Amino acid sequence: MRFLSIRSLIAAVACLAACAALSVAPAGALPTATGYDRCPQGRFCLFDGWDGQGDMYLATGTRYDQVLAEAGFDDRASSVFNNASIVWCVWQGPNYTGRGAGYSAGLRENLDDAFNNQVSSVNYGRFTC
Ligand SMILES: [Ca+2]
Repeated sequence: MRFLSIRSLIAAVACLAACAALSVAPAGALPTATGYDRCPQGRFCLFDGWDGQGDMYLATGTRYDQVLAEAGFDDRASSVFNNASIVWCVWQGPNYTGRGAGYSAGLRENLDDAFNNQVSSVNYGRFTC
């Protein structure tokens, strides 16, 4: 049977302590939001990728929602998260035209084939999708 030398044992213990210290986040550090969790409370978000991945478009309730091409997000959305308390609608065409679909409060999901990479405008509340 072979025994470790004192020097080897000290080096191994020092490595374990250093490795443990590196794996613990500093006190007060907040975890970085990822995926759907990037969508702020009270907002409707579109994501370029599945499951809230990729670039995110934060709906603003302004003309950029009416023509997503102006925001550089036309025909890109593949998943959505309605983190608001009202219904939001996605539309295949700009200016709320073409086929629409509604997303109730709290809903987060991948878009189906009819809307995946085909959303050109979004709106909320009083509109019928
Ligand atoms: Ca996409």
